Amino acid sequence: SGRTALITGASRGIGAAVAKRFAAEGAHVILAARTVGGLEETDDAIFQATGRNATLVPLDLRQFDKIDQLGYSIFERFGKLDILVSNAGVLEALGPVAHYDPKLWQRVMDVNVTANFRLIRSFDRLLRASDAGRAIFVTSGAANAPYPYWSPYGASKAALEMMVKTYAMEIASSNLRVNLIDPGIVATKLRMQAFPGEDQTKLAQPDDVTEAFVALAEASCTRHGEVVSAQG
Ligand code: NJP
Repeated sequence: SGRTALITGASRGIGAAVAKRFAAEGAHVILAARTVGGLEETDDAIFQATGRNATLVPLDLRQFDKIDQLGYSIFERFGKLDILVSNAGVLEALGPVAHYDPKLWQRVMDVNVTANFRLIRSFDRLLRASDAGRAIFVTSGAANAPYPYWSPYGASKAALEMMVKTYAMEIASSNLRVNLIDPGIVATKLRMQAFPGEDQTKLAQPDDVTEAFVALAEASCTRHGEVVSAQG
């Protein structure tokens, strides 16, 4: 509690659930995503539960200079960042590698890989300025197993994992602790895109996977560099 957390992809799905949970635990949350209506919905739920508002940052993470600007404005307002939850991710259309649309391929790489690089680059100093900085990145089982027709997604999450694990080693002697979470299968828009006919009521819901985020954000957490499964 009393800590400041930036959560990307907080307009719906897992990011919205994590934002509500962190706010309920007493954090001040900064919510980033493109959809203003979704950010406002998350903020309304937070206000109803806590009587406090979030800070809303409408932002397309593919506009990388906006990530730098967000870093500057958080520095000016708070001087540091205690927790980064880099949750935003895209799947885009499924299809065979040999015929995949290059524009969609680039979009997946921009959001799932390069935006994360830019977040690290912009927020490293701010996270280290915290007594117990935490950076949590969201990966997928698809990083370690090839699913036919999911090539950009799997390739992007594998690249993300390697980058974050490398970063974790490089900053091991600082106070900053870095992890990845594999949420498992969760009922969200992204999941619905991959499996349109699926009965989502039978799946884990976003609220069911927030515990792992809280555990990794805690000051006592010592699982630096690990990939943690949110569903056992
Ligand atoms: O997906 P969804 P999830 N700029 O689609 C935001 C991983 N994962 O909650 O911009 C800024 O409901 C988007 O906001 P908006 C997955 O890979 C999931 O399932 O308003 N933000 C929205 O808030 C991802 O890393 C499952 O459209 C951008 C959010 O990202 C994370 O979990 C399994 C953006 C996506 O919400 C959350 O995904 C797994 C941009 N350019 C891993 N593009 C699962 N659900 O089963 C997107 O293994 N966003």
